[in-house]
Amino acid sequence: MTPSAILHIGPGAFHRAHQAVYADALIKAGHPEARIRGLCLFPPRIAHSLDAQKGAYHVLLRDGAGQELRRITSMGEVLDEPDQNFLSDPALRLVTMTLTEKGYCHIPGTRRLDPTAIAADLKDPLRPQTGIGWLALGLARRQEAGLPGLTLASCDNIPANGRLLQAVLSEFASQAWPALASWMAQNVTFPVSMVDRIVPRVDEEAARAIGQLAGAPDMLGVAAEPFGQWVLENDFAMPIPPLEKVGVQIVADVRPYEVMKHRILNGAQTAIAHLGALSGFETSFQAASDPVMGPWLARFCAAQAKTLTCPPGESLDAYVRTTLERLRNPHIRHPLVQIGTDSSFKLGQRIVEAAVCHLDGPEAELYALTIAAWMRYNTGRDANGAGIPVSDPLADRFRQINADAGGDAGALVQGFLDLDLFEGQLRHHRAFRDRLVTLCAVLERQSPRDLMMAAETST
Ligand code: CS2
Repeated sequence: MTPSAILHIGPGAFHRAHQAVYADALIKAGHPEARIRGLCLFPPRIAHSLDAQKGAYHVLLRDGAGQELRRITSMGEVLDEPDQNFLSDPALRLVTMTLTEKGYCHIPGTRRLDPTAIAADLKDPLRPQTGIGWLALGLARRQEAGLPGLTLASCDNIPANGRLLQAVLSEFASQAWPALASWMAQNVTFPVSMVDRIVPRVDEEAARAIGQLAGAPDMLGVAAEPFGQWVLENDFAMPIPPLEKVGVQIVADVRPYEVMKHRILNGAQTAIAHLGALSGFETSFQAASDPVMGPWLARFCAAQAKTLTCPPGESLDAYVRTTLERLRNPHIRHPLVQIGTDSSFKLGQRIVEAAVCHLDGPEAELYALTIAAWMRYNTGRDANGAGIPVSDPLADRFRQINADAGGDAGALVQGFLDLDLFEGQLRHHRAFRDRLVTLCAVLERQSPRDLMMAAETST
């Protein structure tokens, strides 16, 4: 069997419905080297399931127009435990990874290591507990084996993900593996990538639909939307399998694509995550197809688009239209609480950066409502007093802000605005702050949807 040129760390549902699908198409187009070796550093471990299914699983791509079940066999094997030499395979050319935002062990908003998150690996670099520690150990062994360098491509939904990976890994190596740091600088590249496909966690209905279509239960099956995009920076330590043959866009500068996705698609998702949950909706489909929230969302996306530079080959109008269609896909039941998870990591790049461009304009109200809803959501209660499951690294801080405010909307808004993520212009804009205070007070009694409806009828 042709050895794998790709290793992926974190072969969860997103990877299985995204990078593994591109690799599968490439293998079927005559490039067997695009085979992926998966590596699970943390639970859930999937090697057993993949073996039981003889290396195959299914991806069900569906929208209002139809569905397609694809049998994916690109993940030849999965390791549940790496050994120290997991990067020392001479056939290996590309390491991709989905570690999640927390997996980079950095101080949010910076590219510096969080000393607490990385402490155990610094103490004992031979027994790493984080992805960063494992990558450094694997690279150190590769260097010792006299093998050539590698391309490490982060596929997490984080701005300039490759720059972050490079920064934290170099910082860690300079402390834990001093000889590695300079070798890495010469031999390892860290292309930035933008990856896109909405992949909600697999619910019972999706699992049943996949099992029925496949003719047997599939423990690794994933349901997703048909839309997919992968834009990868042209910065490789050595040639990688020709992913451009299956639609991957290899470009000199990923940033405009990434900002477009973060602001329009992800911005819309994050806006309706909080506005929708406070209005009693459970999924992004329900919120985006609602006759009140839907048109509001279209205006919001158009405002986000105004803050962007259009990437080569794209049309912002078309991107907005497609985004709204994607969010109205009736077969994608993306729970709003899933999108709302870790929102303190997401709000900056998705909403706040664009809000700053609109502070004095007619669209300021859209942003004030979005941010006020985010604040209200993170108090953990909606206007009916129902609890909201806030899942965020800053959850304790949110609780404290709410307790300290003691029901005073002004103090609540100030408490949230003091968070690092609001550093900059927005925090100091008097009129915008006042608008947030008014809206936070109103949202204590009224849902955002009611407010939108009232605004509609008064104009
Ligand atoms: C979502 C993303 O949960 C979330 O934060 O906004 O996972 C989103 O579905 C993907 O970025 C789409 O590519």
